[in-house]
Amino acid sequence: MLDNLTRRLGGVFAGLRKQGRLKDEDVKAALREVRVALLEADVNFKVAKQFIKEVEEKAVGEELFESLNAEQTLIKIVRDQLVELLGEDVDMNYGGRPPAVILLAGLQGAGKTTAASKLAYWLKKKGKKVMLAACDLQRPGAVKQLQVLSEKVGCEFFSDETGSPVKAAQGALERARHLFMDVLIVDTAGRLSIDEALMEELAQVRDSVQPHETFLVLDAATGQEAVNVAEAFHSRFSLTGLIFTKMDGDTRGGAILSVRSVTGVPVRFLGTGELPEAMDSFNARRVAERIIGMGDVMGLIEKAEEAASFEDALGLQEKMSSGRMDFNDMLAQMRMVRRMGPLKNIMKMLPGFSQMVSEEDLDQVDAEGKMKQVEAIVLSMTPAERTNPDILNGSRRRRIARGSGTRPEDVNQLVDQLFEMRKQMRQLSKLQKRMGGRGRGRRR
Ligand SMILES: Nc1nc2c(ncn2[C@@H]2O[C@H](COP(=O)(O)OP(=O)(O)OP(=O)(O)O)[C@@H](O)[C@H]2O)c(=O)[nH]1
Ligand SMILES: [Mg+2]
Repeated sequence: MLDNLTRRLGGVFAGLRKQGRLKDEDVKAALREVRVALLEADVNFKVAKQFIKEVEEKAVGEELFESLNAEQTLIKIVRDQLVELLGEDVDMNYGGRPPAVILLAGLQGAGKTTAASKLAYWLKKKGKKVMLAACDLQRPGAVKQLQVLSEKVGCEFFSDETGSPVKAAQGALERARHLFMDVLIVDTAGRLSIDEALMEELAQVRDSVQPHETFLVLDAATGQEAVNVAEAFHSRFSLTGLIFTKMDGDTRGGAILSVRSVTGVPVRFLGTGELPEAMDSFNARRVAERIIGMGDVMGLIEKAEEAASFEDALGLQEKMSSGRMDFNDMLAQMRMVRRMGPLKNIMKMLPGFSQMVSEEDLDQVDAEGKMKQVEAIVLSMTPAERTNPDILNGSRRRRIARGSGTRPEDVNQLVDQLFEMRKQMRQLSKLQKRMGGRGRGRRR
């Protein structure tokens, strides 16, 4: 996500870093790079120009050239300006009497139906009762697609293919009221391009359910065209939010900057994959910091907190520091990491990472594959072997390799790894004790 931009800006600031003090020309040169980066990332020309102008004004106003940490000031100004441009995070409007209605609109293949299920999942996690309504009667299979997704998410589903999308929408609203749903999400048909028929049908559906939120779903890879699409939808439907999908792909994040700044419609969610849980609520600061290469540290922390329950983490830590870690712990730890989502995404969030390692390199590593292999090996062990790795003799190891479809070398390697980890942990905790008794047992 926003990779090109991050790398380029990273290069600019790395260049400045080497020079100690900043001169007027340096700032100008840096901002030229920033501008090229923005254009490369498909940020609208006018938006980029305005952005640079504002950053320059602010930089000069701060008497940047006298400051000792000029580089930090410049990064902060660029970031703050990006945050301002990206706009504030907006809370979901649930209206007064339930159900709150969310209408999803967008072009064909933008990711509306997927986004509907992601929203349902997101709302469900917040304790809301959610119904998905299939009002795309255009594309064959669209209704079924939504039904399957709602089963996956575990929420209510409504469809009525006997009439118009309007009839389906009305029926859904009635049913949602009857079942005391908190939220009704209306999935609609897409078109290849904006045409009057699409707009008219949507307008009718909109009028029949009177949504509290009208979200436009945009494929983040659409680039410049996204601005035109968003303007057309916004002028007709007074959008209350934007959802950018496919942020996990090789997209040019500039569309977010452009569409937000041209339409003024707040960005609400970012889709980062095909699964229902692959969606982040929008956070301007986080996106901005990611753009300028500070990494999505906050996002990383949040994800980690979500994945590891406090108890999990505590129990493990104690075992680890006393060097008693076994294969069960290893498995638990790995699953904790897995729950944070694809490793690739997590690694991309680490500060500076996108400059060091390219997307292609990440693909080469196949960390997921490695984790699956480890999991298969551990699962092929008996409970006794997992808790007491010392009993793993040659024949046991050969049996485990056969059972997990791996080679005996792989099993050997994993066992060595566990012993090595135990050793290191013991040394670490000894060191901690010597340095003042911290570490082991502190929490008991
Ligand atoms: N990688 C990735 N794929 C996505 C994302 N969102 C949707 N997709 C995929 O994009 C394709 C189209 O998604 P849909 O949700 O069916 O799009 P739609 O807007 O409902 O399409 P129509 O109903 O045909 O107009 C599907 O294959 C989805 O799995 C995302 O955030 N990341
Ligand atoms: Mg659809």
